[in-house]
Parts: sequence; C-alpha cells; structure tokens
Amino acid sequence: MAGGATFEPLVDIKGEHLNVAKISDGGKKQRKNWASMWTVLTSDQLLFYKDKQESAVAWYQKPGAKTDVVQLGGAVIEWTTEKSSKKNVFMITTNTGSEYLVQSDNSSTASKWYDAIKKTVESSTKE
Ligand code: I3S
Repeated sequence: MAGGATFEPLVDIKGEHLNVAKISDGGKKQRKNWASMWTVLTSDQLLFYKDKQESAVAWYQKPGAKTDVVQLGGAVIEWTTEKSSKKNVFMITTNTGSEYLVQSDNSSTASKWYDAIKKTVESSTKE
C-alpha cells in the first residue's frame, strides 16, 4: 500500500470501537460528550473515526470527515477514576493541552489499548 509505512503501528492492534470524550481542546474545557469512535493506532497518532467505513479513506483526502487526529509525541496517558463515573477510563493529554477520555466496558480491551498507546507515546516522544 502506498505510504503504508507511516501508518504501520508498532504494536499489533486492530481498529476497534471505543468510547471517547474530548474534554479539553488546547487547554480549553469542552462539554463532555461520549461517542463511540472507530479507533486506529498508527506509529505516532491515534485516529478517531466516526465509523469504520470512514477509516477506509485517508483522513487527509476527506477534509469534511469527522476524524480526530491525536498526536502522541509528547503526550501523557494515565488511568483515571476521577474524570468519569464509568469504569476502565484512561485519559490522554496531548502536548498541546487537549484531553481525551477513552473507555471500554471490557477491561481487557481497555488495557490492551492503554498498553499499545503507552508504548507508542514512549517511542514517538523525542528526548
Ligand atoms: O463529568 P460529568 O459532567 O459528570 O459527565 C457526565 C455528563 O457529560 C453527562 O452529560 P450531561 O450532563 O451533559 O447530560 C453524560 O451523560 C455522562 O455520561 C457524563 O458522565 P460520565 O461519568 O459518564 O463520564
């Protein structure tokens, strides 16, 4: 696939529906609005698509697509029990101050994504 290398995840993880709420955009608090998003991990980004079909076309080819691109370089990922009453919630804080809550009712699904994202954060964060 042309340009595939850029999108090759470091860890073997498939796209999956996760519950996502963006609670801060560049340091500006957002109203919490949980949505089920088709989530894809690349070598340095986390992509949230409205649905799986949307992920079939690269986001940069679809300006109108409701895709959120989370840069993982310099980000922080941590489990949280304070930001939501839901279980299995972790928060990603980007280096530009955006905050995303990510959740799955299935604890092993949540752990698998937490671990994969954490590894990707570490490998894509320059010292
Ligand atoms: O942190 P909050 O404000 O208690 O989050 C809840 C609200 O976003 C709520 O929506 P409205 O208050 O706008 O109706 C959501 O329905 C809840 O899911 C949020 O709480 P949880 O604990 O589920 O993240």
